[in-house]
Amino acid sequence: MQLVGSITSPFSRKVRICFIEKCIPYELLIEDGWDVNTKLHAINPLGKIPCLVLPNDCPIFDSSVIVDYIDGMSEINLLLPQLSLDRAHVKTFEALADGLLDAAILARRERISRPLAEQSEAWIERQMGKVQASLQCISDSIGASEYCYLNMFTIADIAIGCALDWLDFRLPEVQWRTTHPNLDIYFSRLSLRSSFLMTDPRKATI
Ligand SMILES: N[C@@H](CCC(=O)N[C@@H](CS)C(=O)NCC(=O)O)C(=O)O
Repeated sequence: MQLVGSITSPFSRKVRICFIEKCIPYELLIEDGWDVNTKLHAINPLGKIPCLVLPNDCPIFDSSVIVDYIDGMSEINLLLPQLSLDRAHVKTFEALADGLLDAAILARRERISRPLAEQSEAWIERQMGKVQASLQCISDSIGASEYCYLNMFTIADIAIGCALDWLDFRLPEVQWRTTHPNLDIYFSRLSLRSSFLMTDPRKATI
């Protein structure tokens, strides 16, 4: 199976961590979703990574659909609960972390991709408000727990971990460790997992 993605994309990282946790082999094909010459549109009309390409060339996106599919491929280390209500709660946390990233990425793109005179401070503020509100909600929900939901490691922890680390990597001024010390402790534990270490965007080995 081929995963079209990148080392720095937090959504690609979420999928790569799932492959590692599930012990499922895959091939990473590097593609930059922001590159104007990207050939991504041939497999995903939205032009976004990650996109999983099945052996029959059928594409699967977006990241939450891919991880759901991967989890069902093997009984090893289930990342989604079987019970539908628990599953919905876990997927809601995943959606929250993904939504935080969508907002943070929009704010960053506004800064780095548009000429200064065309940048909208109101737009950036709106997006960063979503980032802060999501961080608050995640922090309140996790409290002092080791895991986000049900005292078990799930896709919610993977998605939240990828979002927190991407903020450190690309928007360090957010300083979520200072405003939410409990998330600092939570992420310090998570980041010791080999799946997180192997996919660290600063020194990824795969
Ligand atoms: N909801 C999508 C988000 C994917 C996404 O935004 N990917 C970024 C890279 S991190 C991208 O390819 N952006 C290109 C674009 O929006 O044109 C998912 O979870 O897969």
